[in-house]
Amino acid sequence: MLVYILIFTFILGGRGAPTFSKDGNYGPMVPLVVNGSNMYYFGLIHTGTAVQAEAFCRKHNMDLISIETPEEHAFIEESLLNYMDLNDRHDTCVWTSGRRYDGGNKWIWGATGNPIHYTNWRAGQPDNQQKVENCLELTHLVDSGQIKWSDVPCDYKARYFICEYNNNTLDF
Ligand SMILES: [Ca+2]
Ligand SMILES: [Ca+2]
Repeated sequence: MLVYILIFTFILGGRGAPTFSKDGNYGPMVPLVVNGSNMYYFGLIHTGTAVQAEAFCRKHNMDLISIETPEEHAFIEESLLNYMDLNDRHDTCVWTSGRRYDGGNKWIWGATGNPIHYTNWRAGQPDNQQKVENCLELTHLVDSGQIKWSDVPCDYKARYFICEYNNNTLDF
């Protein structure tokens, strides 16, 4: 509980955003950041692979994030720039649910199974180096201050991840 309180304090920092706590056994048990009908958990203190990040989200009845619109990307970008350690120039990978489909050039959001339409790739990405870059990360570009997308190996131990929660998560 203390950990959650610390996370809550760290993430929300007096911004007045509500903590989501649903009655019963189904709601996420971690504090969420709310943006319209979308709710997110920003994993800022864990380090792990894409599978480990996904397991954390599922454990809390969420999925790794799927960024479907420019508006959603803009909100996530603004939030990350507020929350993440911008002095960390080397390890800014943030896991999403984006996955290379069947080894080719198509991408899907693993959380929904839907093809990725809106994209915000970093210049030169995705480049599938060594043919093993099957996961979609968010990268903080120090020079421009932007958050862009890159493909990286899924077993990379990333410092950050984002879980997403919405009603659809519970309705299938
Ligand atoms: Ca989404
Ligand atoms: Ca790459």
